[in-house]
Amino acid sequence: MQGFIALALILGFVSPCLCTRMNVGTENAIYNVIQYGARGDGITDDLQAFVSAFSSACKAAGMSTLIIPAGKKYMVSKANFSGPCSARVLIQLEGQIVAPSRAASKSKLYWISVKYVNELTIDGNNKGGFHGGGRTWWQCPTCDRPKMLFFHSCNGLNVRNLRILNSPKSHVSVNMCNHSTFSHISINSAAASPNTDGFDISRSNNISIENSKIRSGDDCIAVNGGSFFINITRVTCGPGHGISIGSLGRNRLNDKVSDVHIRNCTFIGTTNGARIKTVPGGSGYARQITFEQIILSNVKNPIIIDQGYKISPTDTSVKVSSVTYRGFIGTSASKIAVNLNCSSPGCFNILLDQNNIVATQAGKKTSFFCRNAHGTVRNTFPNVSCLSS
Ligand SMILES: *[C@@H]1O[C@H](CO)[C@@H](O)[C@H](O)[C@H]1NC(C)=O
Ligand SMILES: *[C@@H]1O[C@H](CO)[C@@H](O)[C@H](O)[C@H]1NC(C)=O
Ligand SMILES: *[C@@H]1O[C@H](CO)[C@@H](O)[C@H](O)[C@H]1NC(C)=O
Ligand SMILES: *[C@@H]1O[C@H](CO)[C@@H](O)[C@H](O)[C@H]1NC(C)=O
Ligand SMILES: *[C@@H]1O[C@H](CO)[C@@H](O)[C@H](O)[C@H]1NC(C)=O
Ligand SMILES: *[C@@H]1O[C@H](CO)[C@@H](O)[C@H](O)[C@H]1NC(C)=O
Ligand SMILES: CC(=O)N[C@H]1CO[C@H](CO)[C@@H](O)[C@@H]1O
Repeated sequence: MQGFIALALILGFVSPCLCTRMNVGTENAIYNVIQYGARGDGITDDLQAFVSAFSSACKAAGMSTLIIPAGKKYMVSKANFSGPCSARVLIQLEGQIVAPSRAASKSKLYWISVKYVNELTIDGNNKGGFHGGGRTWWQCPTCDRPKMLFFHSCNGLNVRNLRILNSPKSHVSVNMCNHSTFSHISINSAAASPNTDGFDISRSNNISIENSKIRSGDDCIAVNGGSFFINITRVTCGPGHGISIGSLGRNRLNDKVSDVHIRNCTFIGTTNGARIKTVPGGSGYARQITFEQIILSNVKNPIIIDQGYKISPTDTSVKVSSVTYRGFIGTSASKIAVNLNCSSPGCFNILLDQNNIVATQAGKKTSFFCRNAHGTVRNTFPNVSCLSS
């Protein structure tokens, strides 16, 4: 018996060490897109080199590294990187990946997609990134403008130290991915660029976006239906439309979002700060949403819940509850700094705590608006005395 316990202990302790050794012992194979024929001249289509290099890295055993060297521009017409991969792939993206011109574009929905790849890391080392060439597309909002980066069904994704510029449409879509982190990402598109959301998260769990700067013409980050346990931490937004839960319930969908934690974020000149938006006719919920330690600079709607009117009395509504706004400090560009505009079933358990939102313009007062909003206010200016219990 004792021998057995000893054996179990040895196996228990030793086997992780063996695994570690095996990983270290396994060749960390290096795949360089240049060796696969990439030109990096910014003109020749490097798609084939990228797809072949990725495919080799993906099929390796253990760990593999795909290198996209610095100092070059790689034109890639349209790429679809698909798993599953046997290797844990690290992409060292130190060069610039540039989109083809609008005239040469082959993408309708997405420019670059990454699907069914687990444990992928993309590290730009603060040098590399993606250039979407959006400027020529923004002039044609009704064109089939491609979204830029699409991550679908990727678990354990880690994307960091990257610059993402000028998407024709939204920049980064995260769909059906769990346990993924995006950090030190800089997104930059013009304030007047249409539908250029920074991040769109949908049907994903345990996602963290942190230490990032997002300038765009639409939502900084949108958290859509089927998303749970989302952290957004130390993100600066602006210009753009702020951080939004939803729209939820569009096309009568049943959309559920919960456990979203937005902390230490800054909004500069955005249309909204903390927004929850639902569309009448939909169902589902938005709950356990916390916004805290938020700095506002000249934000039009610092705190807003916008549920619209019900179209007919039989119409359903997405339920909003347990929403906390704590530690908002700064300035509102409009009079109504806190707008809790809920549909008739009501929003419940709203907590406003330790907020101080004043008008951008000296001498002006900020105020508030509630419709069907229930909850508690503590130490908040303006005092939001319209909340019912
Ligand atoms: C992307 O690649 C996968 C696997 O190779 C394939 O099944 C899928 O159809 C491709 N999608 C597009 C849009 O090309
Ligand atoms: C993510 O987690 C959800 C909920 O556990 C699960 O339904 C889904 O299949 C997971 N996604 C992936 C890509 O594994
Ligand atoms: C979100 O933040 C909480 C609190 O710091 C932490 O416990 C949790 O692991 C984080 N989740 C993700 C997905 O980063
Ligand atoms: C947020 O900022 C506060 C005050 O600056 C700091 O004490 C706290 O550690 C920060 N929290 C996070 C999660 O960044
Ligand atoms: C509240 O929402 C309704 C319906 O969308 C809208 O007509 C109204 O202007 C809103 N009120 C405020 C103060 O935002
Ligand atoms: C809230 O502030 C308004 C003035 O902005 C004041 O008239 C009202 O009495 C205050 N309500 C409470 C409950 O302090
Ligand atoms: C899909 C998934 O793994 N969800 C997890 C996200 O994190 C929460 C809280 O840590 C877990 O309870 C979930 O199981």
